Amino acid sequence: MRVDRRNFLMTVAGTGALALSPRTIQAEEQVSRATRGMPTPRIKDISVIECAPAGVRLTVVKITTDQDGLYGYGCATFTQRADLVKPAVEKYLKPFLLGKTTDRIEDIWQSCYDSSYWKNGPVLNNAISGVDQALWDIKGRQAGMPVYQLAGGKCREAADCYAHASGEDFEDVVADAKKFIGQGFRNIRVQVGLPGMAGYGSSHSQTGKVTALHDKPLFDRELQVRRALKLLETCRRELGDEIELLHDMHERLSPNEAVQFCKQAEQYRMFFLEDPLSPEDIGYFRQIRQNCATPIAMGELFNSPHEWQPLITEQLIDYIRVHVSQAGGFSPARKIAIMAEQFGVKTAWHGPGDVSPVGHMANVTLDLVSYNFGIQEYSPFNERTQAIFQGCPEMRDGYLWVSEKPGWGIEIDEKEAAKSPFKNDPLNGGWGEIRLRDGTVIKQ
Ligand code: GCO
Ligand code: MG
Repeated sequence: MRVDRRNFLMTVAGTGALALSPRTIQAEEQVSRATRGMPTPRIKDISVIECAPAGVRLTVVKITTDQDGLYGYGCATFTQRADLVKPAVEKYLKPFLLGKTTDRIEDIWQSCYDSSYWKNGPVLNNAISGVDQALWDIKGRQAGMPVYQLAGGKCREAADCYAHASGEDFEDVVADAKKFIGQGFRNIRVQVGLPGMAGYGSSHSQTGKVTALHDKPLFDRELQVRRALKLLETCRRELGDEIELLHDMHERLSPNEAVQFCKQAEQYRMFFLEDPLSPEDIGYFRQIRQNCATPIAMGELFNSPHEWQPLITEQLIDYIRVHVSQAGGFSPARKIAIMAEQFGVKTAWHGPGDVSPVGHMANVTLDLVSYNFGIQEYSPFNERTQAIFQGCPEMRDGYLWVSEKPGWGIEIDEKEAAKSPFKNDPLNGGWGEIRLRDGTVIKQ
């Protein structure tokens, strides 16, 4: 049947929203009935749920369909600019999507991606992720299956995770690591404070007076290099050879310092070294590869295929650790995993506290369905979070378990969510600044 595209859209009187013409609806429903014997759900409403049960701003998109009790949730968390994601969903994606069928996830993803013309930014990608993951949730609920089944089923029982050990000094980090090892973790990320400075991954160290030409949070790159190497040496000695060590450099060094650091760290036989370079400096990964075999993880700041494609296809990293909602959701992340598998690169999806439990379930789903799974970063869910997000992934002996319920297996109690609103803070959840001794601002 030839359908005139101009007849596809009409304006819904009074709302300004676009919907599909009756002719199109009829045609789609004929196909749908023939293939599945049931009517195709349509998007009736899209709303945004915001909460901060652990003090960190979380954003989730809810898609409601025209079928009773059929809805889905998707993570759209971009905590540093959280207030911008909600209008991106409500003012742009919602009018674009109302009335569309829920069963064409790839088609919806591609058309949302293209509808802004300019793309690959963190706000818009998170908005699309919320929609994308909510549609996977809906499809799973329709099928009566968890999403991992829709993606082909499990390659493994559960996802091996790493925990975050930190402290102001070396012995505090070792003690924290031993606590996690006692809980069954075999992989530990270690971060130590810099005396008197704002190091990454440990509390702001109050010890030691440091002189600087300003009174802002302070960082010293050379000191960090020496301290991190000493930390790795201490942890390897104190924790033994059986424990896997990870460390996040949080892109704070200059490129050549990073190359030197990776080379010197090789002797500590790490599981991986994370973000030695910032996305702006990815050209330097070639120099790291030419100089050492320290395994490298990169990608939590990536938003665009132009960033992950060269690192994967040139085999310049060992682990791709994209923040799934920043890349646009479950659909693009699955493609990244599959592409990475072809090049021998493993996955290590970003799993910090600023991913909602729905996003963590999407992470663990990817972990289980991807043959090239490497490791999963784990952040615990506090009681408030579990009261809002009922059915969070479970942690047992260092492994994260996926839900066996349909979709993502999570129900959100919106009344509970309303009791944990975003807190007032002068920067509205945004980050402040970190400066070198002379006052130069650096990446966080
Ligand atoms: C990690 C990350 C996080 C980020 C945070 C930013 O590896 O877990 O670096 O700690 O800093 O997610 O909001
Ligand atoms: Mg990181």
